[in-house]
Parts: sequence; C-alpha cells; structure tokens
Amino acid sequence: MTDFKKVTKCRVCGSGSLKEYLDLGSHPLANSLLKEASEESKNYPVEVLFCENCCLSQLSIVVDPKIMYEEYPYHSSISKTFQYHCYEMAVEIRKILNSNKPWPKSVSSKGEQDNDDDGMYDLNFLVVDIASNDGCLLEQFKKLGYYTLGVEPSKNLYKECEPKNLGIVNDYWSEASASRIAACDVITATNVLAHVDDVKDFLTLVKSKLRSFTKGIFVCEVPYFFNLITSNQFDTIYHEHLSYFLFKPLRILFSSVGLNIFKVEEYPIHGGSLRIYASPYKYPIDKSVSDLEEFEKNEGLYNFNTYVLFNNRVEKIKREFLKVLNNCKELNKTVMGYGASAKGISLINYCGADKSQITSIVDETPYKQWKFTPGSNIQISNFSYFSEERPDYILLLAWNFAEELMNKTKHLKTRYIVPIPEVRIL
Ligand code: JHZ
Ligand code: ZN
Repeated sequence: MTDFKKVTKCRVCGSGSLKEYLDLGSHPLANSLLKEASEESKNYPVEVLFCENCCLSQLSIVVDPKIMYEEYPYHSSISKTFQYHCYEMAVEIRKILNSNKPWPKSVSSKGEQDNDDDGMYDLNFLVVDIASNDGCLLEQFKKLGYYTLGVEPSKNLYKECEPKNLGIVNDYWSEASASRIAACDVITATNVLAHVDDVKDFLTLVKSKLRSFTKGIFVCEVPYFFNLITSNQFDTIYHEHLSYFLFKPLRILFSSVGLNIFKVEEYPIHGGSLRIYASPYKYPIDKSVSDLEEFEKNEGLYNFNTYVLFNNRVEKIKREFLKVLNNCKELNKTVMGYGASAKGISLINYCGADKSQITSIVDETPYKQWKFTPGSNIQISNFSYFSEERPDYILLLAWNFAEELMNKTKHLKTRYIVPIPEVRIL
C-alpha cells in the first residue's frame, strides 16, 4: 500500500484544470526528526499546482496524515510571540461573543446599561480548538473563564497536555471525535485548514457543531498565500501544507458548505496570516470581506503568470543562500541555525545545504533536542550550545520570529543570516 495519493482535482472547487508551476524536488517530511545521526529518510515529491478555476494553489500529493501527525514535534507554546497572539485572539473573540449575547445586557444599580465586560457571561461559553497542539490557545480561553475542549491527533502532545486539564480528545477532527463534543459557541482552528485534504467535510462538521442560541462562530487562521508569494516564503511549502490559501478560494469553500464569512483580518504571525470569522448564523458582513478579493485581483494573484515569476525568485534565493554558507565555510566562520522549524528544515533540503555548513541547530523545544534533521542529518541542540560553541553567525531558520530570536541571543554579539524574504546578513 502506498503512503501517499495523487491529487487529480481541486479540493475546493472540484475542477480538473490544475497546472503545475513549482517543483522543489523530492524531500523528506519536514517534521519527521531522526533519533540517530545515521538514519535515512524517505522522500516524497514537492510540486505545486494552480487551480485555473478557483485559484487555489495545492500540492500534487497528499501524504497519509498518520505518518505525519501521530507523533508531532512542533510545540506552539515555545514562542512568546505566538502565546501573545493567542491571548489577543481570545480577547478579540470574547468581544464578539459578548456583544452578541442573546439576552439583554444587565442594568446597573444606577439604571444605566452595564457595558462592563466583567466576564460573568463568559462562564457559559464553550470553545473547541481543532488541532489544539500543546494547548497554547485553549489556555488563554481557560484564563478568560471559558469551558474548553481540544481535538489533537498527536499522541505525544495529547499526553503532555493532560496536566493542563483543557479537555483534549486524542483524535483527528472527524465524525467520531465531533460526536464526543457538545454543541459549542466557538470553534477555532489555527494553522490547520492548510493541512486538511477533505476541507469540505471538515467545515461541514464545524458548522454542525456551532450552537444556534449563541450564534456560534468559527474562527480560523491560515498563512496568507499573498505573503508567501510576495515575500518568497517558499520554505513554507512542504508536505504538511496541502493548500496555500488566497481569500478567493476560501470564500468559495466556506460558502459551499453554508458558512458565511463575516470578517477577515490580516496578522503578521507566521510571516502573515489571514483570520477568518464565519458562522452559519446571521452577522453583519464587514467591508474587509469584499475589499480583500478586490485587492487580490489587483495584485495579479489570479493570473498563472504571477507564479511562474515566483519560481525564478526561488532559484535566486537558493543560489544566494548557498553562496553565503560557502563563503562562511571558506573563511572558517561557523554557522549555527536557530529554530529547527519545519520551514527551516525544508529550506536546508531545498537548497542542499549540509552539516559542513551548518554545524548544529538550536531549538528550545525539549522534544526536538538531540534529534537530527531529516535529509541533512544536522543535530538539534539546546540553547546553552550557543554559549559553548560561540558561532560567528546565527542562521535564523525561524525568520518569522526573528525579533524574538535576536533578542534572546543579542548577548552573544554574533552576526545573523536571514534567508527570507531575501538572503541578508545583519
Ligand atoms: P515555527 C509550524 O511550522 C508547523 P514551523 C505547522 N506545519 C505550521 O503550519 C506552522 O507552524 C504554522 C523554535 N523556537 O513556529 C520553536 C525556539 O527554539 O516557525 C520551533 O521549533 N525559540 C503546524 O515549524 C521553531 O523555533 C524561540 O524563541 O516552520 C519555530 O517554528 C522561538 C520563537 C522558536 O513553525
Ligand atoms: Zn479550484
């Protein structure tokens, strides 16, 4: 039995008009870290197709999710920037729910309307987070007094999360797991939709779980493909990310299952993300919804040619990245990576860099430490390695958290290599 399948029609609109524009070669699964330095990894193709009908970019294959997610090393709480993003997201969602109370606002002793968000009503709300990872977002809701439930397929994250008492179901989002969950007021899914093959089933199930009494909402974040293209983030193209979303295919997808998008926002997290607010119930439609599609059209994002040009930029970054690493090697300057991110591992593999150029990669996720990167077999070490090794350059493999990483290492007084959106030395 094969462990991946080929994509023959668009997962959003069903069209068979899929045109390839990017072939990054055959590579290992970015998060399948190795326990031994000598282990070999299995490679799978990374090719991107453009749907001429709805403009969804998508990978040409779907690797069996069981291989990718049963054990998952990524822990979203490691980044303080992401923790804060989750806090702000929870507060923002709370505002919507509170302004939408289906009962009259309480009246203060002076007879005025009490607009104070004292959290009283919050206690009734139930939030479900799909692919809850290490509970980073649910913890924020719990602090606000919400009931929480999470669905998380990975066994290691589920076990680690148990002491946090967030109510996690160890499963994929499916009929079976959803049947164990009560109707709820909010469903969140950050960085999940791009990983899902049957997106229609996924969203239909979401819709069926949103309570009508409180006009339940679905809040979903996806990396925005506009940023991927304009900021050359080709390293975020790897087997886990099946879809690369513009707003247009999202709008088509959501409306096909009866979820109305009533607001869309952009956030800088993970190199630029869209946050979609949707519901099967009636909400006033914000102007952002019509504006964004107009913007995409004007930017040429619905033209195949835009993507052909992207291909050339990828090649340029690859050349320059290797040039910098080779120069360092020739001058006997040491380079250590920071952030054994999936995108960093992909970048190394796409460019064909190796451990003679990058001696090790520091990552503060204990689960990743002392393992090895697939393909390049570089060791992942802990933070104290920076002080022990004193590298000449730190390569920011998690460039999306550049500020956080540079703040933590400024005492080392090293220089930095930033690979994306273009190769720079700071
Ligand atoms: P980071 C992940 O991608 C995986 P990755 C996933 N496929 C996805 O969709 C995106 O996120 C959104 C470490 N680190 O977040 C932690 C430190 O050690 O860019 C991580 O291993 N110290 C679900 O893996 C890595 O860097 C720090 O101070 O590309 C960052 O990975 C910080 C900030 C991070 O995601
Ligand atoms: Zn399509």
